[in-house]
Order: sequence, then C-alpha cells, then structure tokens
Amino acid sequence: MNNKKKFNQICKDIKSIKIQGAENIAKKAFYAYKLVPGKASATKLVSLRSTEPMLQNILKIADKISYQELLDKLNNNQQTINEKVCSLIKNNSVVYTHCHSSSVIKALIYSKKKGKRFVVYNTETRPLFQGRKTAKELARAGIKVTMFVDSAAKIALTKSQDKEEKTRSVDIIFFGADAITKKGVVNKVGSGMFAEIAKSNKIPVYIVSDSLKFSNKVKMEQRNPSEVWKTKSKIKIVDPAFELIERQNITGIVSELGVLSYNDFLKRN
Ligand code: RUB
Repeated sequence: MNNKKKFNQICKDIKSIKIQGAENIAKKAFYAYKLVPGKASATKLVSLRSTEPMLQNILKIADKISYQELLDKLNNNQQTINEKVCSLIKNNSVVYTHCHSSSVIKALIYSKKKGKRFVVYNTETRPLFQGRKTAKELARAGIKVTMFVDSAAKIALTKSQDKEEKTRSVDIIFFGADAITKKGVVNKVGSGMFAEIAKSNKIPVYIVSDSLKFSNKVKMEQRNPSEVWKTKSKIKIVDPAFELIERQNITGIVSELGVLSYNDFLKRN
C-alpha cells in the first residue's frame, strides 16, 4: 500500500470509529500526517472528528518532532498518570467508567499490576458500544468488570451489586476526556449526566487525561443518526457524540501535571 492509500485508510478508520478515543486518534493522525505531510492533510485529519483538540494540538507540532518522539512523550506522561490514578484507588473499592478511554484503561491495568484490589462497573455506551471494548480489555487484564446499559447508570452508581464484597456502590469515577475547556470537560455523551448523579451522591469524579487536550474552542460533534437506528421511517434521530461535564461536578484532573483541582489545572494551561 502506498503512503496516500495508507493515509486514506487511517482517515476512514478514524471517521468510522474503528480508531477511537482522543489519544489513539491523535497518535494515528500524527502518523498519517507524517506519511503525507502538508496543509491539506492537516485540514483533512482535523475535519474527521471535530471535538478533538489533542489531534489539533499535536498536528501543530507535527513538522517539529518525529512520531517516535511523540510516542515517548505521551508514554512518559501516561506513566505519571498511571501512578497518580493508582494512588487514588483504595483497596476493595468499586471504580466506575464510561465509554473507552485508553488513558483510564492503562491506568487501571497499571494499578491492578501494582496489586490494588478493585472492581470496575462500566456502561455499554450506545450507540457504538465502546463500553464493551473497555470491559473486554479490563477483563483480559484480570480485572473484575460488571457492565450496565447506559440507562442503568444511576443504579450502577448508587446500588451495590455485590453483597459479599461491599455494602455501598461506586467509590470513585474515572472518565477520559476529549477536550478540557474553561467551563468543563467534554467526554462521551452520558458523562455529564453521570457526573451530576455522582455529585448528588458524593462520589468523586476524576478526569484522566494528557494536558494536550486543553482547548479554548471546541465544536461538539454530531454523529450520523443511522448509528442509532437504521430506519426508513421519517422519525428524527439525534446522535450527539459528546457532552460537557460541568467543572463543578469534577473533583480533580489527573494528568502528567499531577492531580490538580480544576482551577489549578487551568492556571497551568
Ligand atoms: C471516546 C471517549 C474517551 C475520550 C478519551 O469517544 O469519549 O473517553 O476520547 O479517550 P469516541 P483517551 O469513542 O467517540 O472516540 O483516554 O483514549 O484519549
């Protein structure tokens, strides 16, 4: 396959969500850009997922660093994030997550390897079921996972599912981020609602993310309604990909800068 064909294939995989999650999208887009560098490529790559500042931010430095340098930087950042997440997880606790965040998953797998004892509750994430991917990856790493349909999130968050192990439900929530803005964090639709439920039940919500996702201006992506229902009827279907988690519902941001309050994170960006 020549470079142009490889570039086009990566674009297709990003658009169809075969490659998904902010960091995976950013890395692959950077790789694609290096295959076919230039302004037209950057414009095309940015247009594929509108709510991805990390993709936009790393393309700005794509002519200055190599792909390997980018990977080394992101891996180093993730190592710090892993250690911080591990220190936030208490033994015998229940961790909740939504969608598929590679940053969250890596940190949970690291914590498990370090001997932390915890189980994960997660939500399936309609319409594309990224929650199944999360559940499979965690289960493969030996982490006990209980999965819920999205609309059972309140039950998942507030009612114990395992009487033998616990008397209460979720202890801590880790969400990934697509964008970190002044108002709050943009993540998979549902996250904002779950964070409100968490707040009213005093469950801490942490965002796990590289600081490269910070942005002042974010366009919210709308997906194709056929992802929700392929119907020939005239019913209008709305398929928002993302939602804002309001900053007052966020306990802290775990990034390579450490575990910071929202205010402190903003001061550093
Ligand atoms: C994925 C999603 C993830 C963030 C962070 O949505 O909401 O939580 O992108 O992921 P989609 P990561 O499946 O629509 O891309 O931690 O891997 O950057």
